[in-house]
Amino acid sequence: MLTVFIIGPAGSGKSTLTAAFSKWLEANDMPSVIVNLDPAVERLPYRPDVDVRDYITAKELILDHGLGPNGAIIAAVDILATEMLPQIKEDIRSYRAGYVLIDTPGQMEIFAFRTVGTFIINELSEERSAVLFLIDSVFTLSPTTFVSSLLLSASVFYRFGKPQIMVLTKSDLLEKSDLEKATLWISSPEALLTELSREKTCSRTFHEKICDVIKDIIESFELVPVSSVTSEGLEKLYTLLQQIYVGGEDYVVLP
Ligand SMILES: Nc1nc2c(ncn2[C@@H]2O[C@H](COP(=O)(O)OP(=O)(O)OP(=O)(O)O)[C@@H](O)[C@H]2O)c(=O)[nH]1
Ligand SMILES: [Mg+2]
Repeated sequence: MLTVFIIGPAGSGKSTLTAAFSKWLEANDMPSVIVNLDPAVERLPYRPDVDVRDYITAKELILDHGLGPNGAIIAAVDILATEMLPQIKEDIRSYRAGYVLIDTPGQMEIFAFRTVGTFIINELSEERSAVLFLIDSVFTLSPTTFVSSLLLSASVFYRFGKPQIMVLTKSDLLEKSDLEKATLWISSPEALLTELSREKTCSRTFHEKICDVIKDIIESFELVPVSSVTSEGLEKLYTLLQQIYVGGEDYVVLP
C-alpha cells in the first residue's frame, strides 16, 4: 500500500484532486481507497470509502459543546487521534487497495502544524507513504505569493519528513505565459530573484537569502502542474508516486 496524504491551504483543490486522481487510478486498473479526514466538510466531490465523519463531525461539537468552527475542528482532530485511529486503520486495510488517498482538513494549519497531525500521519502511513503538497495556480501570479507557497511546502516537509511532491493545482486556469513564468522561476532562481527584487516588501539581501532556501526546496521537490478538470498532469503525478511506491527502479512488480 502507498498512503498518499493530500495537504494544502484552504481551497487549494485537495478534495477535487482526490476525486480526479482516484478516478484516473480506477480507469488505469489501479484500485484505490479514498479516506476523508476532514470532519468539517459538508459536501465532497467523491464518495469516501472511509470517512472520519462517520465517527465525529465538527458540526456536532459546535452544537453539543458550543465550540467555534476552528475550535471544533481542533477538537475533532484530537478525538480522531486519541480514539479512532485503530478503527480507521482497520477500515483502510480491509480494502486491500494499492493506493490510499487521504484528503486532509481544509484548515491546513490545524492538521499540519499541530503535534497531533504528525501522529495521525505516522499512524496511518502504510509501508510506503508520500505527501502531495498543493499550491493553487493563482499563487504563481506574483513572485512573493509563489515563494510563500514554496516556503509553506518546505515547512510541511519539515513537519512530516515524508517524500513530498508539490502539485500546482488548477493548471487549466493558468495562461500559458503564466505557466511558463512559473517554470522559469523554478528552473532559474536567478530569474526569480530578479523578479522578487522589483517587490519593495523587503531588502535585496533578504530576497537573496530567501532565494538560496528556495533553490534547495526546488531541487528537493518536483513541481507538477495538474488539472483535476482536464486530467492534465495526473499521469506524471502517478509516475512520480510510483517511484516512491516501488522504491526506485529495482522494484518492478506491484504487490
Ligand atoms: N478549474 C479548476 N477548478 C478546480 C480544480 N481543482 C479544484 N477546483 C475548484 O477549486 C475549488 C476548491 O476545490 P476543493 O477541492 O474543494 O479544495 P479543497 O482544498 O478541498 O478545499 P477545502 O477542503 O475547503 O480547504 C472548487 O470550487 C473546485 O471546483 C481544477 O483543477 N481546475
Ligand atoms: Mg476539501
